[in-house]
Amino acid sequence: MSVYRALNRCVAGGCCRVRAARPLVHIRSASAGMPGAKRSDEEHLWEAASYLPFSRTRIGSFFQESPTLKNPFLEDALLRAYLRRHLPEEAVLEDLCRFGERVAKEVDSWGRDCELNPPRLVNFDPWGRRVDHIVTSPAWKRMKTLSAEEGMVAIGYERSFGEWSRVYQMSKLYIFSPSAGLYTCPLAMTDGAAKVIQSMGVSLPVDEAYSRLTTRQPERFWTSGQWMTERQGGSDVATGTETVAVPQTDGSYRLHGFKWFTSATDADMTLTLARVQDQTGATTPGSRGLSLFYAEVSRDEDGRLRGIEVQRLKDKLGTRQMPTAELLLDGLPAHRLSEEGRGVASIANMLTITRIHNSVAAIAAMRRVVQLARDYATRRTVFGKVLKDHPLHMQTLARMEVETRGAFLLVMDVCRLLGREESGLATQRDTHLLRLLTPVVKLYTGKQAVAVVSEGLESFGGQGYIEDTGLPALLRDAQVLSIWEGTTNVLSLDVLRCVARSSGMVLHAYFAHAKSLLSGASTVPSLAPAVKAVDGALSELQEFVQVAATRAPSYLELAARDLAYSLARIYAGALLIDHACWKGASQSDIYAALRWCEQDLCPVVTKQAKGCYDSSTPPLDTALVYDHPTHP
Ligand code: UCC
Repeated sequence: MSVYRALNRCVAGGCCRVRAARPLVHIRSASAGMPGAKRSDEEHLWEAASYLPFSRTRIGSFFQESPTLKNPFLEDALLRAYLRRHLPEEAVLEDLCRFGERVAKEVDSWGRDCELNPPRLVNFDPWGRRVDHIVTSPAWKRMKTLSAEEGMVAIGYERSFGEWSRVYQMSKLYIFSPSAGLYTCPLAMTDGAAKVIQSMGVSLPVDEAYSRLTTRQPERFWTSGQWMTERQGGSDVATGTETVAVPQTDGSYRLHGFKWFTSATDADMTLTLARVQDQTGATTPGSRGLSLFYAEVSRDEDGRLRGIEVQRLKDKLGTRQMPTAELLLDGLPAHRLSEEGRGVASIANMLTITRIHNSVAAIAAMRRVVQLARDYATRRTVFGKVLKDHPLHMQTLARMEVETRGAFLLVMDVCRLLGREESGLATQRDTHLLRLLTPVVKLYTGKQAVAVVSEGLESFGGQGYIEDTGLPALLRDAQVLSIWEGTTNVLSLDVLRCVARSSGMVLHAYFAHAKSLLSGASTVPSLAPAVKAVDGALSELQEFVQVAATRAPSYLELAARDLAYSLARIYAGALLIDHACWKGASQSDIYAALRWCEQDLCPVVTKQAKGCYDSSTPPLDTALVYDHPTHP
């Protein structure tokens, strides 16, 4: 009989007693050295088992403490300082503190439930009738109620805090996001739809929808979808949209088409694009043929979705908590919201809002992983001391913190600008800045989130890779942030487009504002290296822009991504410096600004100097990508 089987029998026979753990090597010598003792095999084995620290019922006495989520508002020094500086309203601070407590104690576990109980599609009822029912978890439904009660969308439209209302709303979403089980996705589209409806003038039939999107009453609250993506047009919406709108005699339309990615498909309504058919059935191709439509998701008396078939749910890397579906629009009743051919321009407001929400989700993911990692660093002992006392580990967490701070200030600045625009206070500079910075901040923070969250997982060692810790979901969900709402390259090209359309005015606004952010820095001498770096990078970037303006468009296209990164890094540096000069700033604020500004703030100039955008580069790039052996 093997020792292992014998031990099993022993344990199964109930002879297991608790004894002090001793190493196996001692057991062997002890049991072997008893002269003359007549003992059975079982007795010998029992003796061995009683000293084993690890057997079937004993798995050792050490259990690592898990990282603990504390009130994310109280734990966030920069958020609190930012609000103390710009929005020191007691009502706001109290609400965020209370909500932070609710997130840590209650909401976070619902978010986890959403992950563990993903939506599923029931196409048919037991008797074969088509029902296309998307079944969501109770936790997902609770998120909807909570979102209404907490005013997650409403705060932005109540405008109780004037130009700072958006900062308040987005701060709350920032606290909520990593615990929200991706409910922030429908909220982003709901906010975007409300913004579009509001900006187009609230009238029948969308006045009711607007009031439902922006209500705090859970029983009235609606969420909206944003059905833009078709099989041919994820990014190239203008060319790829095939959906047609057939005019009806009452002035409404019926939509026919196939929407390839529809997020949070359990929405109550949607905004979508389609081409209006003329009397001959013809449509206008390209962007000028697209119009914006409003449609409600409803069921007929037989329980069938009106004009929609849910083809299937997507099997995604992350965002598994929420349903993303392929939809066949088969006569969906709809109302045209925009003028004919003004679809893209009209939905652009929605894109601005959802891109800002995306950026908020990015900083929230970074902040959450930093908070958990620093908590864990006080609980985990390795090589004789807690992680917190290992300088290299602290250096890594500090770098994540610097990234998170820079990103936070970028995002909050865009929220500030949005708030100014919506409260009628925006100068022309603010408007230009908002247009330029929205894609810049979305693309930059989306990439940062993946990098910081990935680094963050490493700080939990192998546990960061283990599903039931909940940590891997953070990374999976971060990965979408650089993809949806415009990929990094599409948004880099959007930056070029807005520069061209404004005849460079968005860049003038950028340079003027970034320089003004440095103006208070002379009061803090220790910031001098950071100021020098940002000032120098601004001058270099200005020179680059002047040179690039004289080159072929292909030159700027190749530089687009690096240009966007440069705009983001320099602006974040200026914001960090500005924040560090504030009278309430801490030593950490100064340190963060210095550290941020040590990186290459202007990669577009660095790469320009290396000839990366010369006309010789694209063929070399292509040859490299398609490199294949020339010798058999
Ligand atoms: O739906 C999706 C998933 C939903 C989930 C949302 C969750 C979000 C956050 C969650 C947080 C947890 S994903 C699908 C997203 N799809 C995209 O983002 C599309 C990406 N493609 C682009 O952005 C392209 O650049 C297009 C589609 C905008 C390009 O179309 P066009 O027609 O070729 O563009 P044009 O011709 O340049 O612009 C047409 C008009 C112009 O106005 P006018 O005619 O007045 O000059 C532009 O100025 O639209 C205006 N326009 C803009 N305005 C275009 N882009 C913008 C903009 N970004 N801002 C303002």
